[in-house]
Amino acid sequence: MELNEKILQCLEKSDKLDTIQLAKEFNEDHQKIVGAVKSLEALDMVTSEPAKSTKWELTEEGKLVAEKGSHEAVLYKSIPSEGIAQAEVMKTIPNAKVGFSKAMSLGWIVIDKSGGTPLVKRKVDNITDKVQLDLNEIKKGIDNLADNVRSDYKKRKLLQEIVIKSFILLKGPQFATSIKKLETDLTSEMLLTGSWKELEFKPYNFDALGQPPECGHLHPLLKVRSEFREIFLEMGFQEMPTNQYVESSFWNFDALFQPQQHPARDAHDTFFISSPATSTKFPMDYLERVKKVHSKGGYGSQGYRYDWKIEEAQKNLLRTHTTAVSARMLYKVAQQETFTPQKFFSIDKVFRNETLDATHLAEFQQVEGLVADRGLGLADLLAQLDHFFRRLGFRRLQFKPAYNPYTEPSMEIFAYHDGLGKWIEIGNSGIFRPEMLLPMGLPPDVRVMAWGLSLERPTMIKYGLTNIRDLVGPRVDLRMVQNNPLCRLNK
Ligand code: FB9
Repeated sequence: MELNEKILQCLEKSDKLDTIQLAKEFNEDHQKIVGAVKSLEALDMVTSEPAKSTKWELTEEGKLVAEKGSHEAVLYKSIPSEGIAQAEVMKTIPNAKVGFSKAMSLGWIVIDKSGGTPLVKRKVDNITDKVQLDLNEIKKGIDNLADNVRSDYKKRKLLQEIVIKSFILLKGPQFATSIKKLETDLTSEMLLTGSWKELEFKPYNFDALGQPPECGHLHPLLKVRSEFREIFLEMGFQEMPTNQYVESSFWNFDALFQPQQHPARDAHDTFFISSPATSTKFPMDYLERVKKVHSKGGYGSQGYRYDWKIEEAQKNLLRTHTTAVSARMLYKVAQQETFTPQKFFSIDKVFRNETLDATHLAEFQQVEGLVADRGLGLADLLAQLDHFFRRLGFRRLQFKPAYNPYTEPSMEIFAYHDGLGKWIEIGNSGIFRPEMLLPMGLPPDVRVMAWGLSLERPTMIKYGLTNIRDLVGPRVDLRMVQNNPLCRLNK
């Protein structure tokens, strides 16, 4: 307010003012003056017209010369009374090349060849460093330089011309030397006392942008998870309960017909839990059937023919895939009197003791879908995958035979990503093996097809992130969370 009123009082005395002049007079930053002018203009108290002026300023090198002296003066002062070899001058004195030629042309130094080795010597007893004096005047804002001198300093990159954008101030239609305090709130006290009749209210500015409401912001992973959840729900899938990170090896591996000596079951791939280290409650009749199909085979399978140990199955771990949950759900379905077709999905954390890198952490969110029905085959899986990934915006899919211990056949899924302009791996899939389903008690003609992908990969691609630590973890920039756009996977 004070600065605004000072500007108005100045304008009262002279009908036309320049903001540069005001900045000097009030010893204020020019931008601050411009801000004050704009707020007075919004009240129609002043009007302003843009103006341009130029000003000569010292370059960085010019500032150095103003401080330490010109290169020629520094060279002159560095020459000892007995003189110095020219090669030595070029080697030891800063900016000697420029300084030497200038000092020679000014008649400050001479080359004495009388002693065999040419020596650079002083030709005069003292000098006046005019360059340094001129530049310090400019520094103080005093510019009396002759044009030829100015262009010489500019050529030597000691001076530079800068353009200053300013405003010419004029009295506005509502000009006054003081600012009426415009009320911004109509209070009950004003209404009760009637004081509002003597007050002036600030006009509404209907062009003003609304204040962005302070609110929470969904993390991109949660936005993408909602999109996946919507897609599954629209396709009639039911979400599986995944709120149990600690799982037994039995449900995470054995129930899926994954042999106990499989490398994935080693500590370097799996996080085992030390307390409680084991689970002991299993459906024992089912466990016996699992033991048999691993060790002796059954249902037409020769099994793995190894000595299956319950102690191995009892080990607790952090689940390495949500397929452990799928196994629990399918076992539950198998307990029904009559089998009914099922469509399940899950989206939740899984944990792998893997080597960390820019795209892999020790945990990721797995997306998994499964369909259980009588007589399903590979064609149904292909159609299901096409339908699902089409909803993600993928129209061109390719499949590559793969291996999973619990599915046969298994396929890696690839899609052409228009945005990236290349084929990318988008997931894995397969038909659960009979050695997994039949020990559960499912009818022999029931087939279960399933597929999986991650939440992080699509999210990183969607939001243009290349390092997973910019998406999850302590390094995440919260402004990324606040500012990232809505997620529409198929756009
Ligand atoms: O998510 C993956 N890629 C992907 C998915 C979607 C996508 O969409 C974008 C909109 C643009 C982009 C990319 N992948 C699976 C493929 C690769 O990223 C792969 O390198 C990493 N995979 C993870 C496993 O890594 C240890 C992704 C994760 C994955 C892989 C397989 C399954 C689940 C997750 C599975 C399964 C499965 C198979 C059969 C039966 C049941 C489950």
